[in-house]
Amino acid sequence: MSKPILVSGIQPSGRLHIGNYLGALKNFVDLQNSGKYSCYFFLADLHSLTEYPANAGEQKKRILELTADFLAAGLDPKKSLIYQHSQIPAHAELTWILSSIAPEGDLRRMTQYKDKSARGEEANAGLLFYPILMAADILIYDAKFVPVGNDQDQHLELTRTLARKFNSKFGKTFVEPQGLHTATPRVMSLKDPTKKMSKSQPETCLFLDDSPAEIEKKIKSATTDSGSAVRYDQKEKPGISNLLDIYCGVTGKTVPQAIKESKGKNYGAFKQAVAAAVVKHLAPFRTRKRELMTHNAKLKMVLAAGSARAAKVANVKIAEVKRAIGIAL
Ligand code: AQP
Repeated sequence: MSKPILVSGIQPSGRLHIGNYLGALKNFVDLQNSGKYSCYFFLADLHSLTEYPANAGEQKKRILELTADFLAAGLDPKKSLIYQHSQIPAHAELTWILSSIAPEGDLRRMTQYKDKSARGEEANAGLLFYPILMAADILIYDAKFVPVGNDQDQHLELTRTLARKFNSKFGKTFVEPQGLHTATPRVMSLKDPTKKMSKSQPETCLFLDDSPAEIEKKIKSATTDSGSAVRYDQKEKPGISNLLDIYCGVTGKTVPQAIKESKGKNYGAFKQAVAAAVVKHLAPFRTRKRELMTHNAKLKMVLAAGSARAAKVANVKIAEVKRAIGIAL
């Protein structure tokens, strides 16, 4: 029997932080290595266009850098399809087809759209359409599972709604996907632990390729709460709880184990232990990434080969969709 298909992507919209890693990328590697799934992991470069970087050179650099992140973390093109979704026109075609069954009101209610459009500048239409493109990214491969952080739950729910709506209107065409969360589905900002750590707010982030000194400095100055006991309480102690989540995410320990270890430690000593664990966990990643970044041609080849393979699968599905709606004569 064929393995269930699993799809997820990350935007090349800046350096990856520990939230992207513990909520998504680390899990991608574990899921790939479990051997239980047929894995598709993509660079969501069309999504990242909702916030254009300074110039085309910067865009290219971000794409190559994210490819290096994928490989340095342990994704393997021999085991997973790794591709750039802009190179597969069927994603954009399906986005348009799905847009005509997507209620505009639902899109305007998406938290990410509301948050980003509230940040001042006028929101672009791409931000509004983002969840439809995400639905197309998933549905085009018949994905059963989608490993994501919990900030994407609302978008995934819309994907399921669109699949159901399409199927009931045009006949069974799409699989309704399910989300997969890690034990750390939402890493919080180091500056304000009531908000999500977010690439677009770099001052809140612990980046995967920060130097050990930067990691130590950032964790040392992370906002914590009054009191001194290391305890897990997201409401009363969001800062310490966030550091506990990060610690457990990189060590594989459980929260009770981490609390037991920290008994008698003050916040300063606990933060030192968290920083040491993060530095140790990320050291091999940093070394591999540095090495990969000296081989741009190899990174481009991985993407081109993966995109060509993914396009074959997507082209079959878009043809099926066109037949279902009656535009393939
Ligand atoms: N703070 C987080 N905790 C856990 N998971 C997270 N993810 C993002 N932030 C956290 C998950 O990382 C994957 C890739 O995210 P993305 O790059 O596609 O976009 P994003 O969610 O928009 O990431 P950012 O960092 O928050 O960027 P901006 O600032 O541009 O919005 C997804 O699976 C996401 O859930």
